[in-house]
Amino acid sequence: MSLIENNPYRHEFPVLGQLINGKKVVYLDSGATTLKPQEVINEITRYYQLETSNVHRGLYWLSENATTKFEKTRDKVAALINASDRKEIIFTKGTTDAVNLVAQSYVRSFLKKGDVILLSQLEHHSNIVPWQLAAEQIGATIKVIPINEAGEILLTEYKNLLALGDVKFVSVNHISNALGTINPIREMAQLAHAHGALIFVDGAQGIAHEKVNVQNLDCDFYAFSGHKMFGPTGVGVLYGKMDLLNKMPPYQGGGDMIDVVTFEKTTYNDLPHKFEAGTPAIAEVIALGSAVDFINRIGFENIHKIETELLEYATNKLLSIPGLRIYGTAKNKTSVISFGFDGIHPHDIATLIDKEGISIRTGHHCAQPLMKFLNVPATCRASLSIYNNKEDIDLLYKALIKVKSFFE
Ligand code: C6P
Repeated sequence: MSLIENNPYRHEFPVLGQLINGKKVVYLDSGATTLKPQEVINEITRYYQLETSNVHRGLYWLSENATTKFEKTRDKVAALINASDRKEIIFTKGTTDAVNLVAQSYVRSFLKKGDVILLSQLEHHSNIVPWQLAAEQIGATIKVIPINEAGEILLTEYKNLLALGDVKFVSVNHISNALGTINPIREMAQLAHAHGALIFVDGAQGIAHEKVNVQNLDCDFYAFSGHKMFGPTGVGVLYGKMDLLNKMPPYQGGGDMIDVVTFEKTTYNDLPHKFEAGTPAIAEVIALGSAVDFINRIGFENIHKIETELLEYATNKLLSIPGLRIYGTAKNKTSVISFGFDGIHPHDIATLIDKEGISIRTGHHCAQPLMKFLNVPATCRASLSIYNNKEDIDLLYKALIKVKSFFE
């Protein structure tokens, strides 16, 4: 039976159960943020309604309960990505925060003038600017791994850049938010290590689409955001290999990250707390645990089945519209479709189809260097997830036909 004709998970997402301006909600912007299943929403409500208290600080039932649930999420995340130790899981505000942490802590401390940081042409601004800031501070240089027309990283060029020497750090996304390309992380990590460089993986788009096994990938760092994996905003994760995290200095100072404080000298808490200064996003971390439970219940086999069906159906349907062009045709690609029409601005498309109840993202997708490579100011992006169905794609198709005839 086709999972996209009769989607078994849709009913778990309350946003989809309503009409907006009398129209069915067609949510095709999961790359920006995924919808939240009822169990994640319930967990947030439960914390604020019945279980509010701070963590790691109280010797009373409410605080101990919150601390237990908070720390349980760390175990769940460690298991989800197969970290070798729960202390390798650092809670951050999101992917962006995690990149900044490693840029300001690792790169600033262990790279020096003349060292090279490699990024790819596919990167999101969050995986460019923090490295640029750190590189400027220490006099390091950023170099760019080129891609081909399909939106795939050119491994030969990557090898050539590594062979030049001086490369100490590589940072690439697992999956491109703008094109959907799935990058060959394991191979890239092996190559980086063979040349004495570390590899950071921006997993913002990877975590909800692929089964991540950090030991198998052998990446040194892997970062992601809760809100792109059916969880809340305001929380994310930095995974780092224990020996690296141990030798890194703290990124921010404050409560919880210290051991002993005097005006003369402060010593720091052990991992993971060394990197978690101040009161964390407690409800969000706890609810992230529910999001992990949700993903485990569905399973990546089912996630792949639905997303593969959706991608194939949507690609064929959109390509049947005369004049529509798809950007990003990598062989290994997830359920993200960037597209456009010559002569019609993507913003006009999004505004018009919003009137039909359809939510897509348009713009540069926080990937201006990639847009420059594609030679477009912006694209339309439909990013599909496990709650989408065939009808969503049919409605997108109909709305795009209407837009086209409007401009003819
Ligand atoms: N991309 C999109 O619509 P934060 O904002 O920290 O949760 O995630 C930043 C980020 C980093 N890397 C990649 C590959 C991303 O896709 C994102 C977020 C959203 O594509 C919002 S710009």
